[in-house]
Amino acid sequence: MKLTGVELRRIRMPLVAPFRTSFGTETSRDILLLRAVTDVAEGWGECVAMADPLYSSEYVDAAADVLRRFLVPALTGYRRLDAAAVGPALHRFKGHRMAKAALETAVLDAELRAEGRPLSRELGAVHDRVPAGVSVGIMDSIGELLDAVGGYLAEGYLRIKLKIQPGWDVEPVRAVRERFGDDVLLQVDANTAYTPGDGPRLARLDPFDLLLIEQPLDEEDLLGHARLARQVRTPICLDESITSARAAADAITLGACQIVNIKPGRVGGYLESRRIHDVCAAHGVPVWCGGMLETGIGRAANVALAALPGFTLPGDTSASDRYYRTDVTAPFVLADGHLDVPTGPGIGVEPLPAALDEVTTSTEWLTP
Ligand code: NPQ
Ligand code: MG
Repeated sequence: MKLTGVELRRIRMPLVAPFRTSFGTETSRDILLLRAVTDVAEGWGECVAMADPLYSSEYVDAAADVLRRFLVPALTGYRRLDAAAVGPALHRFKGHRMAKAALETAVLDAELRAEGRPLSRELGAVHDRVPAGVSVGIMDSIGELLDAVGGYLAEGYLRIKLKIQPGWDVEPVRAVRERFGDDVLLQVDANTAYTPGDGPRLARLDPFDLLLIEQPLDEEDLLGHARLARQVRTPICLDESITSARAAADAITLGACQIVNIKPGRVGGYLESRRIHDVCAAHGVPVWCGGMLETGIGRAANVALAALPGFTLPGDTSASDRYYRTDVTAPFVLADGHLDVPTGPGIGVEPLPAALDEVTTSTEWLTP
């Protein structure tokens, strides 16, 4: 396969409601999409970097810059390119995993489309649908939170994740348990908002039988998480800290986590995501698929990954309408609390041209 060029397309997608986390409130999503054009097929990739470096150090302008100046030019010289060669070809450029993931995914999608093979089968999926969880933002009041959670449960979501921070943790969890009962699969995500001294405070969540506490401490603080894991009964799950299969192996060996959130963008792509899945499976560590408010492009690939056998917990793989009134692809919809795994070649979905044009803010064509 020969990479002829890559289109960078920036889109702006308004969110159906503001989404508040411990790091900020988002009202719309500024997203970079990649279209890889090859001699045999075209492929799509979605970069999950946010507009601002609040979730991780990456941000969308930096992703576009590194793709334009370094990553795409490193691939256009190959006479026989395939997705497996992308990681090694980009290895000498440090970091920028979200940008690398988007490029590798676009190349992988093109390769699989040319061969008529679905991404799910390529990765080793064993399910044709995946259970859907939903991530619920921090609200101004407990009443508002209970309305939101009640709405998602009525829609059929099979697992609720509450965003937490100091001052919005025990009370919202208690309120959700009191209103909706002990059978609801419930977990919390702190996005690094706590400090190593917060063990006793987080242990106050133990009575509520949560599935897990996600990323309470700084992304670089594996030892802190290992110490914290000995102070709380609720399993610790890492998100931001898990940037590679090596990081996952280190975290597991240290006792820093009992569960792993796999986000393909954060770890550099779907091939590294599969390696993390395999490392965790070998250690008996459950994994689930995270989300970064993807459009249907990124969502399709996430759903394929979430169908692998080690994904034993519901992911943040929500329906399109959790975030967007109109998606750029045919929308992902809940059926009995599940999303269907796409069956078409590659990621199995394509942007609808009119819907895509509607939200496009700029396009740029990169050639050798
Ligand atoms: C998490 N995602 O698991 C993230 C973080 C997150 C679904 O909770 C804009 C773009 C807003 C990306 C808010 C979920 C975001 C974002 C939160 C990612 O930690
Ligand atoms: Mg998280």
